[in-house]
Amino acid sequence: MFKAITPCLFLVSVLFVLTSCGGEQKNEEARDKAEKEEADPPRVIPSFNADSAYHYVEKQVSFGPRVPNTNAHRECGNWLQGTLERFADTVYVQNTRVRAYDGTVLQISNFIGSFSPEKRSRILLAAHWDTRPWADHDPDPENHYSPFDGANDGASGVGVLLELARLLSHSSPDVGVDIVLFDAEDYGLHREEQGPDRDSWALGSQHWAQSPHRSDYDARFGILLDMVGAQGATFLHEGYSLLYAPHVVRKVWEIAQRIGYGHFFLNREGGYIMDDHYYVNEIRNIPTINIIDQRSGTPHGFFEHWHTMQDNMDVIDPATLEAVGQTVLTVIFRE
Ligand code: AHN
Ligand code: ZN
Repeated sequence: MFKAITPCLFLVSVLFVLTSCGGEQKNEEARDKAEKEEADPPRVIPSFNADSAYHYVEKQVSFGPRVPNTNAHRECGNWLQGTLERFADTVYVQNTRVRAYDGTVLQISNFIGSFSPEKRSRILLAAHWDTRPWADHDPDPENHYSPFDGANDGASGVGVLLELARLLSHSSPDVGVDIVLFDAEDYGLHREEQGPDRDSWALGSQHWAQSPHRSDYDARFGILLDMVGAQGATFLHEGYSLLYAPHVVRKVWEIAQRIGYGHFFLNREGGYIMDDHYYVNEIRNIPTINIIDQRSGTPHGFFEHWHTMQDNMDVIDPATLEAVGQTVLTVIFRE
């Protein structure tokens, strides 16, 4: 009798061990998953709000042309600093004086908003916030020494970056992000003046590249936004971007096309543009691309109203701001 019961008991206990083992394994898996998610929550890519970005563009334009050494420039600078301070973890302000090609001494400020400053792996996002003092491509020569709104040339890139800053204040990608607003990009040689052309542009980024906000600053790669708000914009593979950071060009254009912005991001080669990214590449060795609106149908290769009195809010299309903003967001949340 005893003999007969033993195998039965044995079977029952084996079954018990087997089932409890299976259950424990399941619990362990669930616990592992929960622990992993706690440390590393599933990243939901936020939605870029184009109306909010449009509002940030409009706000900058409302100060008047942001030409260095003017009140509008100082007041807009104060507003940019305050806005970055609302959203970023750490804000740096770089005040300095630089000499323009015509001898004018410019009082300039670069603003840097850092997100997750403790992270080693970082991405640099940049745009220029100043506007050109002269509409030297205006069809009316009377305007060739007049300042203009710079809604697209200046405010659009900053508008997209401020909306990204707002979103990054609510949710963080795996990488750290630095938003850099460069001053005095657009004080380059006037069409009708004599002087050196090449290093007359991008004075704020030349200064930052030589003395970054942190002396050991480095980033995996950088993305510069310039003229990213006009209706019908076309973003081509810019020359220096392909030269210094071809892998970043490929990555950004692939993502843009995958998420439905292929009509803005074209797989065509554009020209070589002397812009802030040139000095970030050349001096700091951070592979940096320029997302810049290049057109084939205009004499200068940029949007129709480039450096004219018509670069105002009328040229801004929220659909363009959205294409650029959602693409950059997707890039940084996939890193
Ligand atoms: C030159 O035309 C040499 N650089 C154009 C860079 C620029 C001006 N971006 C905006 N305004
Ligand atoms: Zn310009």
